[in-house]
Amino acid sequence: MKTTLLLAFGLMSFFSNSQQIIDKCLSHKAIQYQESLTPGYIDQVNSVFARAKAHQSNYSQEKMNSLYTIPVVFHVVYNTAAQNIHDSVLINQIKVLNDDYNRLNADTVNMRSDFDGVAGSPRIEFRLAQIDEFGAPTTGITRTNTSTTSFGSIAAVTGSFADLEKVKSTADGGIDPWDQSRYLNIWVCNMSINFFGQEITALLGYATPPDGLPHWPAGATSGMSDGVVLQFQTVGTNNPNQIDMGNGLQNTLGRTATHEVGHYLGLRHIWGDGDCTAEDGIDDTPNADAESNFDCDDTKNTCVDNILGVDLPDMIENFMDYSADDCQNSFTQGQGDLMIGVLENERYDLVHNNPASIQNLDATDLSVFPNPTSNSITLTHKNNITEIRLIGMYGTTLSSTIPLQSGSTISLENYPAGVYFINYTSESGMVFSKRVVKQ
Ligand SMILES: [Ca+2]
Ligand SMILES: [Ca+2]
Ligand SMILES: [Ca+2]
Repeated sequence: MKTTLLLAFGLMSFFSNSQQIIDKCLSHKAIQYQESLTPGYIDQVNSVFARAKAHQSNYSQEKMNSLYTIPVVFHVVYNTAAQNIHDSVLINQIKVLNDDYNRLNADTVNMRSDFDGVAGSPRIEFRLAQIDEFGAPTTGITRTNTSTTSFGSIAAVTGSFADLEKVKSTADGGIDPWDQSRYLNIWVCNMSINFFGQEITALLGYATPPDGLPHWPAGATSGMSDGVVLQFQTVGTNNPNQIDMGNGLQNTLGRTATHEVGHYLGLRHIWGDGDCTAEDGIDDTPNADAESNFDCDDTKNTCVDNILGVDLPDMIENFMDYSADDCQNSFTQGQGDLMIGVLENERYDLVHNNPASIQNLDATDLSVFPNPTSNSITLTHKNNITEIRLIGMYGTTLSSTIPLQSGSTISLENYPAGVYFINYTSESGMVFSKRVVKQ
């Protein structure tokens, strides 16, 4: 198993007294892990991807005329002062995302001219949330002091995300997400592995792909929580904490976030997580052999393909490769179109019902009882609510009711224990949200 070999390689670094990235990004393994919890999940992710891809030409035109804005909340979960990274580092990371997702990053000049015909700007903007899910002003940053020294573990790098996912739960030493249908939640924490006293940086980040499941099957008792997780040293370009990757490789340009948000918006690794028979599903990205480009080697052309009549070399410049931060500088047009397709479908509320438009929330508009609940909840509310929706942990709508009389009941009987949200829409079209916990 590749993972085992990489793990062994990583642990060997113990003897060389240097840190070693065992697996730069665990997102593709996160999908496999979720499949083990919820059989059928991989099929669902594939169908979401196919749907987004089928529509991407429509969104190419749509994108020309609009800029999509995604509200971001950073959850800094720290055990040491160094892990409690400063606001200025998080704000810097937002700038990196905005540069990279609008092709404003200065290092596009480093992209080889081979890719001039395919490179493009996704035109997606990121903003720290200014209003929280309950309508109160916010910096878009939460800080949680945890007794957990690391959310990483040997189990995590061998395919179980149970330890990592604890950062997303207040009850497990992390912090619960904000409404995942309307915020991009980014947790920043330590995921290093302590191996006989030696700290090994096992991975830099992971993200959950957009999910199209209408609901979680009965019997599913746990699932991954939607969002992005970053190793704290990877955030921003002005982070005083650095990871020594060895060989002069740099990961100090904030591009772990660029890469993980790409997964969150539906992109796969550019090499398709496999050899030349496996590809990423995007027509204008050249395929590559398995996981080859940690090294920023611009001489490689590992798979034969035909894009605009040419067999392009491996695109180490692509943000969805594994190459180091200072080697990456570009998305392709096809990747941008696919992400817009996801924002128009699976992550619709993120850009169309986002908190930038929420004002004057009256928290008494709707009450939910009991909360926490073991089964059903009763909703009482004022007459001026036009729609009520039950939102799952993945940000997808589980049920929708128009109109719903005050005093009505919604059953959570068929859903697993976890955090849910009641989203309700006022007459003026504003969307509010209440958190509900099923025990
Ligand atoms: Ca491949
Ligand atoms: Ca491709
Ligand atoms: Ca090629």
